[in-house]
Amino acid sequence: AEPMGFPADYLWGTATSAFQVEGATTVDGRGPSIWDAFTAVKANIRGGATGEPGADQYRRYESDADLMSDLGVGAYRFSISWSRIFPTGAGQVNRAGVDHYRALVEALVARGIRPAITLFHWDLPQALQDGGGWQERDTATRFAEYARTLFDALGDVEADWFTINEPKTHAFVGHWYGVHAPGLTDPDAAAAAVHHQLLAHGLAVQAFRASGARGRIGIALNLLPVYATDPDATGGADRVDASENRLFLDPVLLGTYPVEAIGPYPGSLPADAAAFEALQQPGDLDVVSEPCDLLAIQYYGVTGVDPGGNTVTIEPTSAASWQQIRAEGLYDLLTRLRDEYPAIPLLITENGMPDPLPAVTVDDPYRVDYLRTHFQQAARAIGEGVPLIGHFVWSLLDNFEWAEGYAQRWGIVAVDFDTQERMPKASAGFFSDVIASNAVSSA
Ligand code: GCO
Repeated sequence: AEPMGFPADYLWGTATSAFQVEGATTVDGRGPSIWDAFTAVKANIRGGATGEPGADQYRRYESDADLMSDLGVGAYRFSISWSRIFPTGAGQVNRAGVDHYRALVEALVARGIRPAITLFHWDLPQALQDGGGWQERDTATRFAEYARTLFDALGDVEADWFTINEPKTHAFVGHWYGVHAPGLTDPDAAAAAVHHQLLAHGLAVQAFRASGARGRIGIALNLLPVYATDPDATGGADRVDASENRLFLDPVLLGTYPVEAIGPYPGSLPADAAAFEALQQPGDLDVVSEPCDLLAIQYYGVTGVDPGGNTVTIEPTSAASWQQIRAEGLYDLLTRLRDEYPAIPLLITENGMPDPLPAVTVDDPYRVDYLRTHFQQAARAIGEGVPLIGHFVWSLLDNFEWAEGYAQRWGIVAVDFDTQERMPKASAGFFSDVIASNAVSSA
């Protein structure tokens, strides 16, 4: 059968985040983040793992850029550690931190790799958490200052910028389930973290426009197609969809919050709806819905919802118990965005799966299969008019997988964490071939 081709300027990339790969957590004036504090409590993380050594990318960024250049990737999505730039969240800029990211960006540009820069990938400066973190509106103001500092420092380079990475995961898993930093178990704190992160996003988009920085900006949302298990389950499925997807899509793209997302119903975020509304000041939703250049989508899989409004398993899971793999879900998501929201270029900024076992392996046929089927569904959606402009694989490297520590390996390149040796897996070779031909086989 004919291969399925992609548009000529399609952006193929790989992704990481600062706390997951950098290591060097006390180097060059970096201040502590909430993930340093959270990982200091050994019981919080599998194996008592911490951000050290990560994949030592703070020191190895030149050779990692060479590796990406060998793979042929067109873009690298990394995140900036806020506490390297503002060690206490405010006050004086730490020049050494800015210089590091300047050097990384230049290493990429020198190799023809487009920087794709995430400003917040969950590692809030601990000093801001001590002042209430995302439960406080002031954190959104601090974020806008931090963003402005980076637009001034790096805005002469053509790049893609992402304000907040997965505000849902940070709000729900970090403030409601207590499984990520800051480790809270309070639905009202989660609701406040939703609004304040979205406000921070909008303020940063405004700062980006005012700065005249080059390139494009958007927010990175992890979206989860929801399927009712039978006709009686559609009400519950709609509520799960409201809290998982529309709570983030609607304010950013439509300037409204879906009322079904929050309240004492199965499938909803069980916070106080009146308190959530009281956080919102006049004009906030205009800020949150400040027009973006693109919408970044992170897609891992799907969920089912039963008539009781409970999420249930309808597909095989990977080693990550939350990941139910269904490639067609990506097509369903992309066409839904096309049909239900105003037109905006879409960019897949994360997509991938972990190895089944924690041991180093370079033999990953399951990941080749995962990537092939997801690229096929992306091509299918493009063929039906979805404005998809690129696809990033999570992750370039095995790295620190949050509460799972180093026991879940998501890289297309394996890392031996004792020696920091990099070993491309079969999926890296497969991805390289897809990039070189700008096409994927149809079978
Ligand atoms: C994100 C993701 C990553 C994870 C990946 C695998 O928010 O960008 O959570 O940081 O490592 O999704 O779980």
